[in-house]
Amino acid sequence: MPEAPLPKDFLWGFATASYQIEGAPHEDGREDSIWDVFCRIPGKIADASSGDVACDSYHRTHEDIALLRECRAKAYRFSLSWSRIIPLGGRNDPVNEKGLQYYVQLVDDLHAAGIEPMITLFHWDLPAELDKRYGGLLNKEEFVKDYENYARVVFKAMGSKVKYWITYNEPWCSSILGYSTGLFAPGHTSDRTKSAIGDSSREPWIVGHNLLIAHGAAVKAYRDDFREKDGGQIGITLNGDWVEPWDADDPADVEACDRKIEFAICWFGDPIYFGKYPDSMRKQLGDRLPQFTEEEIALVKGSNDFYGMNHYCANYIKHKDGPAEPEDFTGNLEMLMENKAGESIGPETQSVWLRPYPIGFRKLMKWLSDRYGGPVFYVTENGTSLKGENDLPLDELLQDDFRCEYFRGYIGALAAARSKDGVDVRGYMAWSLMDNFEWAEGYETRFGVTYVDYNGGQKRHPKKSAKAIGDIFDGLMEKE
Ligand code: GBH
Repeated sequence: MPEAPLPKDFLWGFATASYQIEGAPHEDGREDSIWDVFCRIPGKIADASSGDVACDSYHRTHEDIALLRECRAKAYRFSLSWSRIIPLGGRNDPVNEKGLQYYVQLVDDLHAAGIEPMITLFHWDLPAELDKRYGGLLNKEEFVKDYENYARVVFKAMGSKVKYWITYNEPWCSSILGYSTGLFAPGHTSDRTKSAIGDSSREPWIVGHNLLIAHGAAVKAYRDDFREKDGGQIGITLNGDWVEPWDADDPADVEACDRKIEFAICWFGDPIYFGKYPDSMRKQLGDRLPQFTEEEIALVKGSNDFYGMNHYCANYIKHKDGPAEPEDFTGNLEMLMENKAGESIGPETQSVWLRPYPIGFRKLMKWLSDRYGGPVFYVTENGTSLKGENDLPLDELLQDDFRCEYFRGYIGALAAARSKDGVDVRGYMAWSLMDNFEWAEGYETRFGVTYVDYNGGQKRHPKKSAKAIGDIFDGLMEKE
């Protein structure tokens, strides 16, 4: 028997996020987050919906845990709603014991079910009051202190029970989608047809910087005051797609590929591993990209116990000639679904940005592992939507062979990255445990391995892929 590519303690499971599943926006003292506010603005969400009910997980936690068990998951990654725990958000605002207890109970129930909790402190849902009070993520002085305080409240309440902490989910999205394109809350953009406020040429870089400092502050708090007694690990989750040149014979396209990854991932990764922004970004953005002070570098550099990786797809990259637009956040290039020969990178899905290309997962993990000196990786999200899934009758919808195939390809690529390329990847969370509120796409786009019947009391129906993932891992992992 050849050696199995994955060890027996490989941690696999499923991921969700608070605003996408919980509902109960004003129960037990929770106050608005910026997403509650954003959803009320006409035109921002495709189906004019919101997370008001979502999967109703706040009332159906036991059903979610039963689902995890049915899927044989070893771990569950979920995020906390900051405004449930500190409704107004700030360091001088009261803590809401009921909101906090909801999560403590969830952690206890997961342990009782033999499932390892992995907690994301922040998956985009900033308390709305902080945005109103001082400009939220734009205000370094205030935000960093409030975020650290929030993190400490959480570590104190459940630090002894949680071994895996993630400071942020995808700071790229908070910065670019929240402050450049305005597609996500709080919706700032220079495009005055979409928003009365915002400066796409500057705000995203300020927000990214502030998120990095706050990440560093929370990690320092954990390491100084909790790590020793609680024995957990803490890191950040970065999103990033793989890239292939539009024209492999054009050195400018090949070079643009690395630049794309630098703008999308190393923007956050380089400060964390090297204490500086990538040269390509400094060159294009000049002093619109903030400078780190010595104290900030000390906080941020070395602030990852592991690299949390969210990965979905790949693009072809075509360089642009001439100077970059001030609003450009890509590295002065085009992201395309087809290459020069007209070949698509992968099949279409319901998400315009997502076409599966499994080998890109292996390549990106190796690329990042090489750049950052072989860090420990936990894949914290990977998954797909299906074109037209929402329009299928239930019995057909539950046979999601396309999604099963996606997971076979991607998990196989992960196994190869570990066993053949020496990448130190130790866990994998599929996105998502169940269909949920897909942000600006509303409920039309489904990412779950479980169907959620939004018109039928949020009843859960596992799809074929819910079982397939466990079978895939069974085939790849060492036996107990
Ligand atoms: C994840 O991000 C999120 O963490 C999760 O909450 C979400 O449900 C899941 O994706 C599925 O979407 O709007 O065309 O400018 C994945 C990374 C980065 C993918 C931003 C979509 C937007 C491209 N995302 N990207 S576009």
